[in-house]
Amino acid sequence: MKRKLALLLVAGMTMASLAGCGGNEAAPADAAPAEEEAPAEEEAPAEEEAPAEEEAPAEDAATDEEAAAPAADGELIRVGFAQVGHESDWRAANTQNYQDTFSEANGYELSFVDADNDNAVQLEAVRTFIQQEMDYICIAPIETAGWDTVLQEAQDAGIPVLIVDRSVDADASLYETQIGCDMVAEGEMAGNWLAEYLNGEAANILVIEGSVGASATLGRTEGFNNIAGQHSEWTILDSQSGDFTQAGGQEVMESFIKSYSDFNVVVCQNDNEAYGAMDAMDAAGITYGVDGDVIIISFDATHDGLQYTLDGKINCNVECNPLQAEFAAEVIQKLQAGEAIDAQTVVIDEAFVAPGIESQYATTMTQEVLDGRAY
Ligand code: GYE
Repeated sequence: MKRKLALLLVAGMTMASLAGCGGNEAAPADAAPAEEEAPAEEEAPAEEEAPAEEEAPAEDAATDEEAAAPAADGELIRVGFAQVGHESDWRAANTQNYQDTFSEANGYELSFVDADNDNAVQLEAVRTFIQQEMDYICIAPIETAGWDTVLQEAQDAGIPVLIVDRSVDADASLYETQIGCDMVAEGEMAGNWLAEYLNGEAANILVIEGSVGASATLGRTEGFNNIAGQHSEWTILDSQSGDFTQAGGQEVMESFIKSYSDFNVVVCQNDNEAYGAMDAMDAAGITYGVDGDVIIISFDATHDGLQYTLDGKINCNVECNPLQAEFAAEVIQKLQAGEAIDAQTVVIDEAFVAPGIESQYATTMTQEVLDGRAY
């Protein structure tokens, strides 16, 4: 994965950083001056407490292109990662990427917890990491809500926290940085593509949402609704959670098929849900894709999802790149070196459409694009 950073550090203020993946263009995002907002509490700012025992190197001696390196004293950097679960192909790729990046060979000791989509388990994992005095904690939050107390506990213990993949609605002064895709932009990309494709034609839309309360769900829903709100010829008939799983997508689609006889668009908020929805439509004799009656929009653009897009079964697939661990490693390396970090890293996505569809919002799928997709 090629990394491009468009980072602006102006007079001590940290702007949002923009990381383009897969050769996409970086685009502006809202500045998130988290560090500037940190209230003056008894605790020193977390960066000061990063377990860098040696002097930070002179600023111009360090480059952010360096590979992850062991702590300056030669000890492994201990990182606890509280992962969402194993609900999707996207998640499996994300987990593998963290395990590869935070390896002993790269100077890390990774403690990995799969929270199995259970908030209580995830909170408990973070508290255990605090007790274990991890050097850093990465959290991929299942839900946006409910993080203030445990983040405060980590801060009180002097352990820097990185919020990864999804976001939280806690005070930004309670964590170091947030790294992930712009979910609202993804939803808007899907909506803009649909508007272009339908070109004024009416749409009866069914939405299979992701897990309830997840920023990926909230953002994609908000973004799509932003565009749907501009189209009086569109009706969103129903919107239900399929929990980002194939089984969930199938179950929701089966119930939609029982309740609605007239729909022409199904929006699935990840690829696994789309596979389940396709199974349900196959069983009901409903055709979909470029040659069918129902337009399918999906998110993630994993390898298999893009295979279905290339095959014309999924019309449009909006990417969310799961290979994000190197951004977390870079933040940790900077904190180790006592350097300023970015309050936010936005992983830029693009959309893909089935062959035969031309779009200003999306790349038309080819075998070559598919062959280049490692996850
Ligand atoms: O889209 C889905 C996964 O948070 C972006 O979570 C992630 C989402 C991803 O289960 O497949």
